[in-house]
Amino acid sequence: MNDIIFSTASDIRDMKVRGAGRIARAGALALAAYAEAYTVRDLEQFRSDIRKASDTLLDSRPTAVSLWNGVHATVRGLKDAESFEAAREAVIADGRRFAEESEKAVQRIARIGSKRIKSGDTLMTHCNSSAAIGVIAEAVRQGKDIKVYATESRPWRQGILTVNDLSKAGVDVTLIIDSAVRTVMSRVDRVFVGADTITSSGSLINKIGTSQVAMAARECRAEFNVCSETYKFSPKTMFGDTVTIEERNIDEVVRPGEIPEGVKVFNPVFDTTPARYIDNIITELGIMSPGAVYGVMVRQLGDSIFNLE
Ligand code: RUB
Repeated sequence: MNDIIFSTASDIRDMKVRGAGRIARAGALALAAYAEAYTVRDLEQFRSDIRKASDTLLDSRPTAVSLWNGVHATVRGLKDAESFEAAREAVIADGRRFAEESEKAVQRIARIGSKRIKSGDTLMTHCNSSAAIGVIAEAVRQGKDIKVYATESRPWRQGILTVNDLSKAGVDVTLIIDSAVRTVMSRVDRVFVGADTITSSGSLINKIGTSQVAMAARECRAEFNVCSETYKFSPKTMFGDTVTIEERNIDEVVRPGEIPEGVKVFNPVFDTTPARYIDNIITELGIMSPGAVYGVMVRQLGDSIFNLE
């Protein structure tokens, strides 16, 4: 299989490419590049190789439905294509289109979400979400005077990326350790986080610790906003599928020999925030409540809803 598929899958697995939007775009563009370089002019062979390439990409990280939706949007023309050329063109065009639309969705979310922010607001964000950072950076670009607290997000410390991104955008940003969330929340007006997956009942799956941030926000009457492109909505959850929460190696949490043998380490990477803690989901289609997610999924699926069960 073309190197591009293996190297993209391993970059996603090793978190060289991370964040739900970025991994979806990387998967879609890798398939497009693979199709472009494909030389065996045989439709059945092409279909089968693209399926294998898709599976390799999908195996790289299990939680973010964005990757699944990006890969499926890229290969959707394969089934009906009548020639190798048509199938290849469809994969190339659909992969590129997905990546382009995904970038546009992030920009639109930034414009829509920034309207929720008022001058004088104090905000909090968790982990490193390009959608959430886009909203905050856009508000500052519009001249709003805001302060932001960014969590460190152990163990990968994506908060370091976030404070770099926000600082470059001219944002007054303060880094806090994850366990400072409750203390700091009493100063916060609004929280903006990203999404890896949103279920049909409007629950959010995002970086571990997000649910604690949401609970602290509710307790302190801070508004909890999720910034999510609609391709992070998981249609499979409509039919009972649950979201696999990735667990990563314990070496990410403790160094070898640091704790006694026999002590277990549990390292879940994402958690679920129930819909009742979410005030707004900010998407490229507008701001909606968690209760509106099911309707959007039904509309986007159209007749293909019957193929999903
Ligand atoms: C990243 C994370 C982000 C979402 C949304 O986790 O949880 O909040 O993926 O990001 P990881 P974006 O670092 O483990 O991938 O808005 O950029 O899609």
